[in-house]
Amino acid sequence: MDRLQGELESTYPILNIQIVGINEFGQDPAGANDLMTANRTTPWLQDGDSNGNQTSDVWYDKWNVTYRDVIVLNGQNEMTDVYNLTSHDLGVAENYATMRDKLIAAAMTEQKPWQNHRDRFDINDDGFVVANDVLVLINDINANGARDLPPPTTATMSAPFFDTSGDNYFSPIDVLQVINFIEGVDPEGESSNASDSILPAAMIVAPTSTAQTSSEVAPLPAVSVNVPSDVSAFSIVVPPQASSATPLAAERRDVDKTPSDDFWAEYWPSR
Ligand SMILES: [Ca+2]
Ligand SMILES: [Ca+2]
Ligand SMILES: [Ca+2]
Repeated sequence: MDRLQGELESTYPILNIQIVGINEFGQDPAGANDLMTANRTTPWLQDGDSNGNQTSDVWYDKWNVTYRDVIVLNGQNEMTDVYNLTSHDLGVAENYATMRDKLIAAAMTEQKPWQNHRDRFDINDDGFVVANDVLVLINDINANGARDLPPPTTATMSAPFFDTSGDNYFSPIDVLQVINFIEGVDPEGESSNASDSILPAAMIVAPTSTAQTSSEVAPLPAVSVNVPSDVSAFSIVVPPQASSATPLAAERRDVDKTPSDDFWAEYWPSR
């Protein structure tokens, strides 16, 4: 997972994907967490039992995970996908690619990088929504056709922002929405940015063992056995958060911070 996180950050710097490991409540005998995090950079959380029902709050009360599940979360910390690393060893290239693609897909859905987050109708990002924005889209779609808009590999996004609708696909609908906006027709209800303010958080789960009670203190699990060296027993999660073009630094920090703090506070009050 360390490797995957590094690859995502270097290849898709705009997409904010965060992988976090979570150890099951009760599976933290002395030294266990130190062992699990040794030589790794993936953030690691210890789940607790704040409601006193003797089961792990995040693992079971909230997500009902299976050992070594990777839970993919959206910006509202809602589970959008699950990928189990026991049945899908990330040492197998195909599985690794699938895991990576799931995280990227979640981030794309959440962050809509090809949409202008300041104003989705302002295609050329000049501060005005006028006929020229429509023209930019028409010229491009005539020249290059409708198409999927891929995960950006650039460090920043700049105009033109083709995806008015925010579905990561450039089609006549994107053109039509700008035309409707200019003509005063509600393009389709509410506008834009409602979704890009929250950060997703991903998580993972990684227990140190499958034992359920703390008395069973099973030693760390799979750390060194059969697990691809960089994966081990975690799971993770991910995604996104606002992305947009060249958001102000301050705005971006707020976005990163708030949801993240809420998240940590909820699951790791002592942090
Ligand atoms: Ca609990
Ligand atoms: Ca414009
Ligand atoms: Ca679109």
